[in-house]
Amino acid sequence: MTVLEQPGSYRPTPPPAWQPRTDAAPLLPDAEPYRVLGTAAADGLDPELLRRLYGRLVRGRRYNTQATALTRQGRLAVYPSSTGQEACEVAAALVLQEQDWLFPSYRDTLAVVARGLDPVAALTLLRGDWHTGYDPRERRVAPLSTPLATQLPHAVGLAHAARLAGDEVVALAMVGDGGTSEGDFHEALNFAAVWRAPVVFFVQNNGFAISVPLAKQTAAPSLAHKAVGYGMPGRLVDGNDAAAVHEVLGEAVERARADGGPTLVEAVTYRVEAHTNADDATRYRSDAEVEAWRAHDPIALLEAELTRRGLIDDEGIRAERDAAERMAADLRDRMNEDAALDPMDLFANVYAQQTAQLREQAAQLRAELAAEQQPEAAESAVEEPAREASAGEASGQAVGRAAGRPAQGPRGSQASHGSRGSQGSQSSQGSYGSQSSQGERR
Ligand SMILES: Cc1ncc(C[n+]2csc(CCOP(=O)(O)OP(=O)(O)O)c2C)c(N)n1
Ligand SMILES: [Mg+2]
Repeated sequence: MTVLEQPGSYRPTPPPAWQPRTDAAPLLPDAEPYRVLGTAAADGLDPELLRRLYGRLVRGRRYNTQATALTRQGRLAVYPSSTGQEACEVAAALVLQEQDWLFPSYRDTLAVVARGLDPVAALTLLRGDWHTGYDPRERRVAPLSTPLATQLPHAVGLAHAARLAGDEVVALAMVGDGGTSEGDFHEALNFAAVWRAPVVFFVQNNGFAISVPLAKQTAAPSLAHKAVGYGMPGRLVDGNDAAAVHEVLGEAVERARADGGPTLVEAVTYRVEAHTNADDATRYRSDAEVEAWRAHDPIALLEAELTRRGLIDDEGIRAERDAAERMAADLRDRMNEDAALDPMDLFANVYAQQTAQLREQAAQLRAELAAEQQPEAAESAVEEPAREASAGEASGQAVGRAAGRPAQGPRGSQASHGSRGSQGSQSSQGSYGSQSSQGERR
């Protein structure tokens, strides 16, 4: 007889019956991506919304072709085109209200422009120019994020903080299929669900992470299914159906706003062009696959619906295309103007208080710039920091004075040191994971 079997001795309480923490069924995505265009439900769609979406899609595509052309002219270091994904880009911007925040990735320039940012400012980063290129607070658009998925925890933090402060803000964070394999994706979704943060995670599944197809990226039934593991609903939508994406994202945004917590939306779409202008997509996928997706084109789908309902005619289509041409001409003209850049801006807005290393680097750069402009001033510039450094002063400021420059180059100051040298271009391309032909680098 053991101690536990003796009468009156300790008996462990049996554990309570196991219960799931939440009911999984309502969180599961549908078996098929949700579609509206071409179905009976399309008759109920608001004509104004359809026209608005259409105009944005047409301009968006033209923006993509123009930006890609600018890479060939050396005006942009790199451009990740979203051709084929315009419905996702435009809908993401249009579902948000003014007080909301958009957290884009590097491929989401169109969403940034559709949110109201200057089309040229939206390309600043890709030009190898001034940091973000726009004030994120102006339109509540976070910087276009190159490090995959890092924008997601930022979106959760912002949304959670806004909720604590009682502000009615929703954050919509965009990420690619490849980005869902990042730790940041996991951390963001987990925190968002636990905190019920007002966030919408919008995954554009365009089939590839550069050359890696989705099948090598995940074994999940769909990316939307990942939501269930975190305790939030997953929705699956046809990413080329602008009306469907707008509806599904709109519902997720309103759910978040009504304190219903986060949603993960997966849009099934396709990156019709190469990863960037520096990638050769023919090396990892067939023309037939690309053509099959071109036949499911977001602009053609919406145009067919508008035409069927008599909401647009040939003249209306031409007017939208003309408007897109004017936008492209303006973009081209403005991008062909040399930007006023000061290399010293590299050191501005990095730390509130410069580190000693950055001060040293700033001093070196300032001396090099001075040497380019006035060889004599440069000589004294190199000598002076050595003296002042031994006196314990910031050497960068000493060089700045010697070279007749302010210690921190003001934004937009007229320095003639171009930003589009081959080094700038190559480092930008490298950070976008370019892996193939160097042919188009210039
Ligand atoms: C943290 C991090 N790792 C790697 C890269 C290199 N990289 C740039 S784009 C890319 C593929 C991303 O694919 P996906 O998330 O599907 O977005 P898409 O380019 O298809 O829009 C990779 C691996 C990066 N930018 N950041
Ligand atoms: Mg992708």
